[in-house]
Amino acid sequence: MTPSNSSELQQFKEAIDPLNLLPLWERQMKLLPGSHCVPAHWAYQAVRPLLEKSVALISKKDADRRVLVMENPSLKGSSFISQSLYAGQQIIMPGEIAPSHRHSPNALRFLVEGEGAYTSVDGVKMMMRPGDFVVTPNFTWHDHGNEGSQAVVWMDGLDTPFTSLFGAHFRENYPQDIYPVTHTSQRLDQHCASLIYPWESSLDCLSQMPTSQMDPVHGFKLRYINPKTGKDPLTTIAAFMQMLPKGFMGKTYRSTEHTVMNVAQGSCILEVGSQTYHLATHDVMVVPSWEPYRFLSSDMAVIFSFSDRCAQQALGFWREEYLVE
Ligand code: 1HN
Repeated sequence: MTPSNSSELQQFKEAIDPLNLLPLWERQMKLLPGSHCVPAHWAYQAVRPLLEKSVALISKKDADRRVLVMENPSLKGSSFISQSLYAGQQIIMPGEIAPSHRHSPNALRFLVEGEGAYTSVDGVKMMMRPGDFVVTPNFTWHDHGNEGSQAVVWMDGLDTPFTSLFGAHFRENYPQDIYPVTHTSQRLDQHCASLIYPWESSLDCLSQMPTSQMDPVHGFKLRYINPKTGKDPLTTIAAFMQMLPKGFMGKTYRSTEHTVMNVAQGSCILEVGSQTYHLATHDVMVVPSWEPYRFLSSDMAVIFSFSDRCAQQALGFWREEYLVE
């Protein structure tokens, strides 16, 4: 290119800038898989005393929901654990109520600790126990309470980054704290079949899997399916429970989904890229899109996880790769 050409080009760029136009040929094309967020780990041993401390510092009434948000260190200010997902740790003390509201984002709970808490979804009241996976589909009324004698902790997962992306976030408070209960669930009845996936059923299914179904990366892994629709329990989020047998040495893998893991039982090692994470019971880990990872477990481990795979598959974006070592 001649110098006169390049100064003309410079003038051209300056002229089009006020019209909110720019030359694509000068943009570096960053159309590559991968994510702006980084792998991150939250040890329950560190988080648990901080939840306790938050109980002393803020009342449920003032907090509405007493939650410590797990924010990705490279997405500061976003409140998101990954570009596509939100996750938090919620504590509810005996006698407390989290008032009823509804919103456009889909939500899920994974019960970590304590007995006696319930969530009510459009009037279906469900007692929740550790290891249970419970969903709040978008725009359903939901309130929570703790009728037991112990603190209850669960992990919340939401797709708020999607409603932010689309500018489609709506939220409403119910005029009373508690939405009228029309049904109290017996855990496995028809009313709640698409809303609560009990721990004991997940473990039963995992233990019935034949050895031939063990995946070289994921061990024994099941995807939760809504029995009424045959589809994922939420429109954007897929959820899974997996079991790594004692001595499991997983192969390396990557996929385009962002995954949030919560160790339900046991412990394991997770290698992500060049980093090694020691995951203990109840620890949370986020693995971003296209990061190679593998599991190693000297102990037996049961891991709950949720990811944006469901949304990516609906849109035709999802890919995975079993990496050859
Ligand atoms: C929400 O409604 C709950 O219902 C928890 O417990 C966390 C984070 C963002 C937006 C709504 C709940 C939330 C939330």
